[in-house]
Amino acid sequence: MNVDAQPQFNQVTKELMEKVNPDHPEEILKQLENFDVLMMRYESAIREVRTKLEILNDELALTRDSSPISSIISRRKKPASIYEKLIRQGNEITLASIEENLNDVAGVRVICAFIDDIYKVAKMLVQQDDVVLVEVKDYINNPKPNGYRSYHMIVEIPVFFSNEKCPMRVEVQIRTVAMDFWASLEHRIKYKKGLSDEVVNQITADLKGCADTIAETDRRMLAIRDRINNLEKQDIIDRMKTRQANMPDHMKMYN
Ligand code: 0O2
Repeated sequence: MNVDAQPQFNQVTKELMEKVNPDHPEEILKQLENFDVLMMRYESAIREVRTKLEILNDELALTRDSSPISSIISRRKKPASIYEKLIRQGNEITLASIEENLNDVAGVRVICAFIDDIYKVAKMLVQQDDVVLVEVKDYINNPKPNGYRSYHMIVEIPVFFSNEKCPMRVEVQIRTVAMDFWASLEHRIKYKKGLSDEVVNQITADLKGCADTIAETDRRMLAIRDRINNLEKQDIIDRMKTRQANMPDHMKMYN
């Protein structure tokens, strides 16, 4: 994408930094010309991906009892997190650097009821011909050591503006309701300051235990759903057979 007119920034960092509240160094980002434009473009990319997912969900819901997607949450990374990540990774504070080095400024989280829906939704999204799959991290088949499970993709989609078409990157995280419940609680412990090592270790071990239980429960729920589906199919077949059997011979479609 061409969000121009930011190169002077690198040469005047010191002067600009002096103007910025030292407690909020991220405010420097807002001094970058076109920072707002870039953020608006990420917001637009989020809307595009959300719409694609909503359409897929509506379509799939017509062919089955329930929608594969329970909810979709999205967020644009805040300037403070953008700034912190660029600094942590040793990258320049420029618009080009944001686009090159950060894949998660635009984030969409998709919550599904069942594990197989995660893979169905992911496949259907990336098989659309305007979606480029940049990266996949399957933390469901390869959970993190702490027990984190989720399916992550970086996708690039074109977003059309008045004068140009911009390829924008969006991080899509897909997980079950149970995985999401776990991740929200685990996220809180990460940012909790001042806890003793002992407490952190205990909570971490407890969380790992819960993650394993949740994974097992997700698998069992899937197996139960499949059994129910099969029973429902069998019920329909049995009722058709009974109806057939009770018909006069000349009306039977088959014997
Ligand atoms: P936030 O506040 O949610 O945005 P990268 O983004 O590629 O530089 P990384 O860690 O290699 O960094 O990417 P990865 O593994 O795909 O993780 C990206 C995001 O997944 C994280 O974003 C979290 O949202 C989520 N995530 C990854 N690991 C964990 C975990 O162990 N626990 C929880 N609760 N969430 C996790 P951020 O930027 O870390 O946080």
